[in-house]
Amino acid sequence: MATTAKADHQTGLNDEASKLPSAQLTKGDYEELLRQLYLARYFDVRLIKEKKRGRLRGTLYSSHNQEAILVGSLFGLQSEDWISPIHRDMPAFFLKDIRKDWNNDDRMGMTIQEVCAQVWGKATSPGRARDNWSHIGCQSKHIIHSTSMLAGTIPAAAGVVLADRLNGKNTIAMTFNGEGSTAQGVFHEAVNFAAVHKLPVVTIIENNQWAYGTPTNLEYPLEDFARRADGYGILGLIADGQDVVDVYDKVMQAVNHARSGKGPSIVECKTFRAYGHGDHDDDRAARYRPADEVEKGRERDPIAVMKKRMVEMGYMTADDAKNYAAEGKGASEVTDIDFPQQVVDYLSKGVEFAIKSPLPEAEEAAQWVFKEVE
Ligand SMILES: Cc1ncc(C[n+]2csc(CCOP(=O)(O)OP(=O)(O)O)c2C)c(N)n1
Ligand SMILES: [Mg+2]
Repeated sequence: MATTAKADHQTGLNDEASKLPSAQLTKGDYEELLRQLYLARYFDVRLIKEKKRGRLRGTLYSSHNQEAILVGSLFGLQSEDWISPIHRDMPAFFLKDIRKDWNNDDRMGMTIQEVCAQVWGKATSPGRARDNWSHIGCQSKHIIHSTSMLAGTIPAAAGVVLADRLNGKNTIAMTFNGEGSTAQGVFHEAVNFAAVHKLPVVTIIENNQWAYGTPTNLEYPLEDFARRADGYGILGLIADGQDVVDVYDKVMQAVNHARSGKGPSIVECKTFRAYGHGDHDDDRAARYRPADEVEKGRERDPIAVMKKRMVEMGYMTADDAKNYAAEGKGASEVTDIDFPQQVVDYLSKGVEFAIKSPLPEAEEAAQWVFKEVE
């Protein structure tokens, strides 16, 4: 299975736009990108550990090995831009706008307390325990509510930015979708609508090679899902989903394209799903996926790829790169010393809040289900 990016499919880019946006990133930006990769990874492994300790119920949908897609695509957004994450993107809810200030709970992203309370299904969560995973959103923070219907957020995102345009605002919307969701009818209807109206919708496709138990060759007859863009005459780009800087470069080209009125785009990020579809599927997935394919797919850990880049750029010494060795390790192999203290502290604040929070009262169960009668 291919996880390396091809740079040859960049229809619609002019010379100006093809100058790499990452050329503007500072050493501090690189350090922040790496810190955010650790944070997304720590969220994943910490939740798995919490569940194994019996402190957490519900299914976990791991973004392990796919963190560079979330971190790299969110990094260049403006606070007012819209995002619509789906099941595999749980860290996106708190990574939005985090570079502004990790400790500012009023920034345009969800707080880690809200996200953890949602995962724990507590009364303090946005969903008030009606669901425990990504079925949340926040209008004031410009996070479009995630839906269970794959690709269902793309028409919503198109509508949101159309409304903003009519109100004179120059926001963009970034939707996250697995490659499997591109076979949905609504995917095509929404991308077509966005193309016709030149709406600023950036559709990220996380091509992790599997849709539940279905491999990509049974989902789509071509190799590159970015070619879906050709049918709509829109920009289609391919990023190396293991390399946060390449994701940033490709997504920022799509963002700049959208912001300058040139319309929607598809950015395919090639990656590999490290575990089962959800943690309920881990044992089964170990049987339906060839072991050598899984081993190869996990070879290029995004944390290791970024460290290598930083050493090459002189932003980190080879010795420093040995610190915080979370890369290449599963949840049962890492401990807190494999992560920067800031990352551990940040997430612990959310986990402790969630554990201490109460469950909702039973009487609440029917609230918001039927229209209240006076
Ligand atoms: C319309 C629809 N059909 C089926 C499902 C059940 N389902 C949830 S996730 C999933 C697989 C999605 O695969 P992909 O889009 O590649 O995302 P990934 O899980 O690999 O990140 C399926 C079939 C659903 N949620 N919505
Ligand atoms: Mg997939």
